[in-house]
Amino acid sequence: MDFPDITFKFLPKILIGSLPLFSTSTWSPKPEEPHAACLALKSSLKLENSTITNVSYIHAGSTIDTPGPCGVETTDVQTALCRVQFFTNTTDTSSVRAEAWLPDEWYGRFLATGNGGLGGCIDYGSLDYGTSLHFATVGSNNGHEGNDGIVFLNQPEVVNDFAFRAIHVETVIGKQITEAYYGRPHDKAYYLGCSTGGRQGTQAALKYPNDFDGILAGAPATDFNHLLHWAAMLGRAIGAPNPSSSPAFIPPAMWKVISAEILQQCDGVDGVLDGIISEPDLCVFRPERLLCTSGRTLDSCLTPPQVAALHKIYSPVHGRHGDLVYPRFDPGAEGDPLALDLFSGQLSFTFQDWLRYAVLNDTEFDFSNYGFDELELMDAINPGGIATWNGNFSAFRDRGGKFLTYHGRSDPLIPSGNSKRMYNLLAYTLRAPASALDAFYRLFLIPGMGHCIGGPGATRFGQVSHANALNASSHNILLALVDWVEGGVAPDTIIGTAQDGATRAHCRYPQESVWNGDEFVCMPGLRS
Ligand SMILES: *[C@@H]1O[C@H](CO)[C@@H](O)[C@H](O)[C@H]1NC(C)=O
Ligand SMILES: *[C@@H]1O[C@H](CO)[C@@H](O)[C@H](O)[C@H]1NC(C)=O
Ligand SMILES: *[C@@H]1O[C@H](CO)[C@@H](O)[C@H](O)[C@H]1NC(C)=O
Ligand SMILES: *[C@@H]1O[C@H](CO)[C@@H](O)[C@H](O)[C@H]1NC(C)=O
Ligand SMILES: *[C@@H]1O[C@H](CO)[C@@H](O)[C@H](O)[C@H]1NC(C)=O
Ligand SMILES: *[C@@H]1O[C@H](CO)[C@@H](O)[C@H](O)[C@H]1NC(C)=O
Ligand SMILES: [Ca+2]
Repeated sequence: MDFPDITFKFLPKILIGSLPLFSTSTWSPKPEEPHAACLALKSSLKLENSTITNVSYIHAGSTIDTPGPCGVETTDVQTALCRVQFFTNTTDTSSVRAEAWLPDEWYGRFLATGNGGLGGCIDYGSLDYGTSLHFATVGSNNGHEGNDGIVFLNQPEVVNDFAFRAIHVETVIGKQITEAYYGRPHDKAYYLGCSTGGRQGTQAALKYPNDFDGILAGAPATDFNHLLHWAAMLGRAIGAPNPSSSPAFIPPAMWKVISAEILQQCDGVDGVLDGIISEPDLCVFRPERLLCTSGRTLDSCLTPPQVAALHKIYSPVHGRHGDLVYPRFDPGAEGDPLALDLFSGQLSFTFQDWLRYAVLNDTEFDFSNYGFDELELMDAINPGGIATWNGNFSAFRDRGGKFLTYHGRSDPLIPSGNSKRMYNLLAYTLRAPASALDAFYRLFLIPGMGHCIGGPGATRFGQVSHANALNASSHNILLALVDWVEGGVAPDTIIGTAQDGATRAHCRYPQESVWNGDEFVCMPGLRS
């Protein structure tokens, strides 16, 4: 693949590590100075509603202690930096715990990072990743500790932090710390997150359009209440929460057989038998082909109730009046190891906690009674405005913001169809055709990728900390965002790298990934 020269014009900012673009004029430490400048912050920083709990200087290549309720006891740090740990009160009854990591070699950029799941874990991997690329990087616990939803019970301000405020506050305070340390404000501000982090990035564009110049929002958990209902309905299809009394229950071992059958039926639809279903929306899976007939044993075939369950799982989920609640589970996603949690026979843990503690305030709720009434209550209460389902990005667009989003086509936790739906919602709300959305909002669909990372596809493109590829905007979506914001060069494709080193250019929706007999190329979409 050829890349236009113009792309490279903006690379030196990133690549020439020995020539940080901005430090010379404002803050040019001699080798021993960062250490002293860092520790001095402890007494010199005065921040609104905030307490600095610790400041420490971290040498490149150190392993630091990062204990907490999330099981990440230590974190490896690639770059020399100043670590500032702080608390900020968001109201009388809520606060965020956050950290700002300030690299010695700073290129003038600020980066806020998001969370996953129910979100009370500082994402230390992202702090390391951002600083390795010379961003002043901040991350928070999203307003509570750990991934358990009980913290939301009768705590609407804690819910508000989770739903929209924690990222804003880490950003406001993080920018102040950055300015205090380097002696001048940042030039451009960015956001990076996936899953819940993708939802947080979307929420930031909608609610705080001035916080970021560029947002990278992966596999966004948008239309959040509906997403949780969808997960519950998948469990329900195979008998959760009482799988032992359900003839529809599909034992975990059987999913291997189902996955192989789906590949059998749909792998070739894209023209190549490579174990990847490039466009799952073209896969019309016929589970009947697995029906038990004489001569087949029960561990390799399905009963009629199990086949009926698969029809439900691979169909969109609808509400009481037939309205779409959420797009369907992507065929192919059942092959991802995370799918086994979804099909364990229990209802999604995230769903249970959210409904019990944030919506119903009922710690004893009996989930075998769950139904449309509770779905409609979730919609009506929509705690903290968690839904994050609004196509009006006009404020973010009009201030010049750029939004990049991506979604794995075999993501078992959030169907990729929801990202297409979000794109279409923007197009509809803004009355903008793809050519107009292209100017500020681009969605890349990633064949053969699970949730945020993983899977047989070309799944490494710099989207999360452990997905590093080449340090070039052609191969790294965070650097592509920087080029877009600072150089006006929008990414046409993103080149992903697979486990075995093979690469594939990922296409932006509504373009399609088409096999031309030689390689996959991106073509204008026919169906969008
Ligand atoms: C934050 O709130 C706690 C508890 O309400 C209070 O003790 C503390 O002084 C507050 N800190 C700041 C910096 O406002
Ligand atoms: C502050 O950080 C230093 C260096 O990591 C550590 O030795 C010290 O125990 C920390 N202090 C507190 C109060 O956490
Ligand atoms: C500080 O707290 C007050 C009162 O809770 C709030 O109005 C203000 O926005 C807070 N400032 C920041 C930076 O969060
Ligand atoms: C990318 O850059 C970072 C820091 O700038 C470095 O740690 C990392 O090794 C580089 N990766 C590659 C593949 O060159
Ligand atoms: C549960 O409490 C929240 C406030 O924490 C409130 O908004 C919500 O309406 C309550 N739910 C019900 C079903 O009453
Ligand atoms: C979108 O939001 C802007 C304010 O940011 C408002 O002026 C406009 O009316 C909204 N458009 C729609 C279609 O809701
Ligand atoms: Ca294929």
